[in-house]
Amino acid sequence: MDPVDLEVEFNGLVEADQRIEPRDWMPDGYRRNLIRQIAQHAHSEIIGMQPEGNWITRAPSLRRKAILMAKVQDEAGHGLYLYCAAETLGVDRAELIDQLHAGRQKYSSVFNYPTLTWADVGAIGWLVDGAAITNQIPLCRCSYGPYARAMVRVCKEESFHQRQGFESLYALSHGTPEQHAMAQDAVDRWWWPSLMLLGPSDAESTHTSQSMAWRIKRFTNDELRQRFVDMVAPQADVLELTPPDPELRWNEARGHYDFGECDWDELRRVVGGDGPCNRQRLAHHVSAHEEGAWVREAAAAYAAKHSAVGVVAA
Ligand code: BYC
Repeated sequence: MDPVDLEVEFNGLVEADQRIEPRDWMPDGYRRNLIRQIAQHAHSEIIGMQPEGNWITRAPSLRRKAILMAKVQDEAGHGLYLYCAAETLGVDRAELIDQLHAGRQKYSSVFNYPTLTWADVGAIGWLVDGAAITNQIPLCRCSYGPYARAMVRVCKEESFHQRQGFESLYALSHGTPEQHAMAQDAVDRWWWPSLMLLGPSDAESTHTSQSMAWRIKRFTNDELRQRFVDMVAPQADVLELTPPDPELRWNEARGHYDFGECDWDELRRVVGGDGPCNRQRLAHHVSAHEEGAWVREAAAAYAAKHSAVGVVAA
C-alpha cells in the first residue's frame, strides 16, 4: 500500500476509536511516543516498589504485612504487563532497562521521595495510587490495543490499592492523637508530589497535544489533576486530615475544587535527577538487576535446552 494510504487508514482507525494492534502500520512517531510513555510507566511500577517495600519488614501487624506484600507484588506484575506491551512495539525489555540505567528514560517523580513513617504507606495508597488511577482509567481507552488492555487489569488492582491505603490511613487518623499526627504529616509530604505525578502543567507539557490527537491520552495533565483533586478533597474530610493547600476549597460556580499551584521548579528538579532519593532508587535498581543476572542466564539456558530437546524429538 502507498505510505499516504497507510497513514489515511491509520488516522481513520484512530478517529473511529478502533484499536491499533502490533501488526498494523503506524507512524514512526506514534511508535516512538508509545515506547517512551509505556517504558516510563513500566519503570515507574518497578521503581515504585521501593518506597513501600521499605516498610514490609516493619508493618505493624501480620495482616498489614500480608496486604503490603501483595500490593508490592501487584506492582511487579503491572511492570511486567507494561514491558510486554512495550515489546509488542519492537523493543526488547533489556534495552529499556539499559536506557533507564543510562538516564535516557524516566520513571515517575513521585517515587523519589522517602517513606519516613508507617503512615506513608497509607498515604501512598490513598494519594499516589489515587492519582495513578485517575491517569490510568482513561488509558484503558488508549488507541494502542496492548497498552489499553494492560490498563484494564492494572486499574482493577489499583482501585483495590487505593481502598487499602484509605482504610489504613483512616485507622491511623481515627486512632490516638500521635497516630493522627503521623497520618497528617504523611499527607503533608505526599499531597504535592501526588499532584505532580500527573505531569507538568498543560502550558509546559511537550507531548500532550500530539498524544491527544493520536488518542493515546484522552485528557490533559491539568484536566486529570482537577479530577484527582475533586475525588480526594472530600475523602480528606472523611479522613479528618487537612491537605496542605490553603487555596483548596469548593467552587460552587465551577462545580470543582479550586486548588493552589504545584511547585513546578521542584518537579523539574526531581525529574532532572535531583530529588531526595533519585540516586538511591536508581542505584538499588541497578544492583538488584546485576544480582539477578544469574537468574536470567539460568532461565535462558533452561529455555535453550528445552527448545533443543524439542528440535531433536521432532
Ligand atoms: N515524573 O509532555 P509531558 C503506580 C516527563 S506507577 C517524571 O506532559 P506526557 C504506582 C515526561 O515523561 C504508575 N517524568 O509528558 C507504583 C516527558 O519527558 P520525556 C505511574 C515526568 O508523557 C507503585 C516530560 O516530562 N503512572 O501507579 O504527555 C506504588 C514532559 O511531560 C512526569 C504513569 O507512569 C513525572 N511526574 O505526560 C504506587 C502513567 N511528568 O518522556 C503506585 C503513564 C512528566 O519526553 N504516563 N514527565 O523525556 C503518563 O500518563 C504520562 O507519561 C504523564 C506525562 C502524564 C506522566
